[in-house]
Amino acid sequence: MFCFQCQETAKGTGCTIKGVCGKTADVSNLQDLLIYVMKGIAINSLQARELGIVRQDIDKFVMEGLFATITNANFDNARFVALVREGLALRDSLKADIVKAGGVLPANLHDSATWTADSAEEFDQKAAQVGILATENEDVRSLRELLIYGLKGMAAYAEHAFALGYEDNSIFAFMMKGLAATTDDSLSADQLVALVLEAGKYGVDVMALLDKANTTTYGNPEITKVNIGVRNNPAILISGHDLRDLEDLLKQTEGTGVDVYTHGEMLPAHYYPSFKKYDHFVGNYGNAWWKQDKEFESFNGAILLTTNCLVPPKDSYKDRLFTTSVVGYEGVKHIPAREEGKVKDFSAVIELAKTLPAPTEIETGEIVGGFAHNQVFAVADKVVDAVKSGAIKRFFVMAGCDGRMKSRDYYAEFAKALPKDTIILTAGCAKYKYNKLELGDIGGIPRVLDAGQCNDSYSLAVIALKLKEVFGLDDVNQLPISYNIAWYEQKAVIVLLALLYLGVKNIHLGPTLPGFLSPNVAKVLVENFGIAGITTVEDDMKIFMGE
Ligand code: FS2
Ligand code: SF4
Repeated sequence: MFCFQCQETAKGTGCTIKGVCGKTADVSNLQDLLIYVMKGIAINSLQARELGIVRQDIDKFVMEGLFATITNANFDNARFVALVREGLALRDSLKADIVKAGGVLPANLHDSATWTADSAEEFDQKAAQVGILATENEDVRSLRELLIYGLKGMAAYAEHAFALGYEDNSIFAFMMKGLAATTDDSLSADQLVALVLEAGKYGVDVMALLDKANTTTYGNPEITKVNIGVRNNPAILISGHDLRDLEDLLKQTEGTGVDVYTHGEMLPAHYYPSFKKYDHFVGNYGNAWWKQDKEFESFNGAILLTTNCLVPPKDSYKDRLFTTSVVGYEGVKHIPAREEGKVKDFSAVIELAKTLPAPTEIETGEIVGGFAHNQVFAVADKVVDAVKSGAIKRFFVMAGCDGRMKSRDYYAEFAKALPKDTIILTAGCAKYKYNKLELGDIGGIPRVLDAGQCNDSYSLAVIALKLKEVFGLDDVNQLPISYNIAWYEQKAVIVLLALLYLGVKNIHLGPTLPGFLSPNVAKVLVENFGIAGITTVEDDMKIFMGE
């Protein structure tokens, strides 16, 4: 195996024996093979699209396939074998459609578009030949993988929107274009860089689409105090990012005596008006994804993982854990997809929850969030006045991911060290490093404004663009906003590319720069966009505050 897609990759260069995330070598290889098969599908899909053939089953397969290979989504060998098989069958049926429509399949099709096999043994053999290291030139490899990781993040957001009935053909078409491009040896490094930046454009589009899907379906997030204590009822803990799954679960648990709590990235669900009507939607339990090994244990009840971020479960709670959608783990019960026009059936989760004890309290109190674009615009006058009067000197976008590395303590320390006249704009699970710190407020505006999940970084960009307009500036970089972003997995990659596309410069990225950036590719990002890493809180603070 060779995998370097996340921030925790071994030695900062690549996991080669087993993933730091717990992914086994065989699963890692099968994920590489699935990506390879999807590249072949993408090549055929581009030709099919030219002939006017757009197959939703194919687009959906690629979207879900990319999502399934995201860090901490799916660890299940059998699931990937099945996906590879399904992918090969879909690819060949698409080829048949092309021929039926009068198209001629090129004689020199890339191997990914022609290779076929059926047995798991053959899959293993092929997988060993088509991984990341099959691209020898390290810069080309770096750019191809950067593009693929952007596409994975894009696919995840597209899937969340799709679950709510929102889709955009141009986003699917770009996924195909991007995947196919990674098989094209004739592309120059400059052309690959251009594709990576184009991915940023579609990153903005997909986050806007998801924002529309979420806010149209569930209302605009509003300032909300979220309880972090517990009640004395049996309960279900829902984690991941899928709001539709949460909705289905809340409906089915109503009146059953079973409470529902959020974990990790599901916390922002509490900010949506639609979910406030459920009395049994009690609060948020615990912290970011990486603390689940302890927090799932003390929760005592049933646990549902709707998307990434799953950590290989401990035996102490494995039999109380359920996965659904793209998530999977061998030996963990899986809730099948919802049938057309129906709610997803969570009865197995609910029935188990009823038999289990109430959660053990690990903290009490409340946290405040819900500062997505609409809510911030509602208090825009107050914010603008505070900036004009000097009460707010600078905003710090500290969005992105949390993770288990000790070096991430930097972010809590940085938040504590920030001058009292600064505001943190956050989104994603990075917030758990400072959303319980009691950082106070500035004239009633909390010093930590949480927009929501990682995709709600889009909201932060919308807020920045609005401020640019209000202050009559021509460049978003003239605003008193600094970017100190933490990343972990591939959703953060598409968020980063989206910010670059929007023209944001001088983003600091940590706790370490991606292992998949070759020195030359890193240089391009540094020279063109001012991307930088982090150092110490003290030194970085001086840079940010212009001292
Ligand atoms: Fe947390 Fe980072 Fe949300 Fe993941 S914000 S680790 O990308 O999907 O979460
Ligand atoms: Fe390693 Fe991250 Fe890949 Fe897991 S996802 S194998 S930790 S690089």
